[in-house]
Amino acid sequence: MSNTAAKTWARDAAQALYDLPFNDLIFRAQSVHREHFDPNRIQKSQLLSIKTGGCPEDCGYCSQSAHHSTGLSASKLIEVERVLAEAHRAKEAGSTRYCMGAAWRNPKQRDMAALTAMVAGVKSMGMETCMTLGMLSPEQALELKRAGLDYYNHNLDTSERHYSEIITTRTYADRLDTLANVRDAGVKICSGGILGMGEEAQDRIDMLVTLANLPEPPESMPINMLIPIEGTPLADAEPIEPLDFVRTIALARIMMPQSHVRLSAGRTEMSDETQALCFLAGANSIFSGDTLLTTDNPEDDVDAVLFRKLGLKPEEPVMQEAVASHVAAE
Ligand code: SAM
Ligand code: DTB
Ligand code: SF4
Repeated sequence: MSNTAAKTWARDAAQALYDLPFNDLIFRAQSVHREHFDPNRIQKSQLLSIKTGGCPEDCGYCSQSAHHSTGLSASKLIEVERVLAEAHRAKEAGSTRYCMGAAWRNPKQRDMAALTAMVAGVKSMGMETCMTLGMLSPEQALELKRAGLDYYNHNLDTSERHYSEIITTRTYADRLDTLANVRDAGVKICSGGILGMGEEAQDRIDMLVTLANLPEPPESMPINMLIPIEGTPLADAEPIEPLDFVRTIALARIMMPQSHVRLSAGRTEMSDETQALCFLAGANSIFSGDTLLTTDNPEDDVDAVLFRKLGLKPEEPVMQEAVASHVAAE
């Protein structure tokens, strides 16, 4: 599905939607959702940290930044074979996309051979591939695309205004540059943010306006609720009110009707009712498996109970190009 020919969003129009009475906002979002998606299907992605900790960036929320004392020990890039074994397990558990994350400012040239082998290996299992490795040059984006990378995750995290309160080692423009390199290489974009970092409603709205007004909006949009990590500057941030979280999901759904909106980090702290409201507001993707990158996520059996209660089903796997052409040749 292409996200092209999207309309340009004005800030005021987005704000007016965000400020609607809750029932009106959710009704609008659910109506838009039904025009584009089966409302009872949820896509599942699984994460693996392929290089943990010791990151030179100073993101104020992150357990993996070397600037904060979080007690996390740093590790090297893990073996390709281990990644493929984990990906196989994720596929068996019903994930259709495998997302590999590294705590880097950017990948080094010497790591590219292992990274491309990971992408090609996961792709050959018939899963969609995603990576999140920090900044990418145009050449690196192309190399990953050629190996079979479907998605690249690179979050704007918040509004441009609030960004420098959270991260000082790179700029909003750096982030947008990488998104452009990824798009130019023909890799789909996964980009969203974190709520509950002391931002105002205006910052949430501005972040969505920036994402919706990209030359093509992201095909995939993770909306994370901050997981407060001891030892980080945001350890004691005021949590976001759950209904404001739901409002932001609804706004994302209305502004980017064809994107998968992912209810991402923070689900272990959310009630069934909050998660149900997020799905009603148009979220149609989750991270599954008991670990995100370094923190906990609901166990598969807990999610299975929630899905049963809500009558939700996992989205069917997308027929992968490599697999599709192989089948056609038979
Ligand atoms: N280093 C790469 C980068 O920053 O692009 C990739 C990994 S980074 C951990 C991926 C995303 O995870 C971040 O952009 C942020 O949105 C999210 N994240 C990290 N720590 C989080 C936390 N404590 N709570 C919620 N989301 C978090
Ligand atoms: C995203 O937006 N959320 C995921 C994924 N992209 C890479 C990561 C969430 C990380 C939560 C904190 C942790 O586990 O370290
Ligand atoms: Fe590094 Fe990514 Fe964590 Fe920032 S969010 S400190 S870039 S791993």
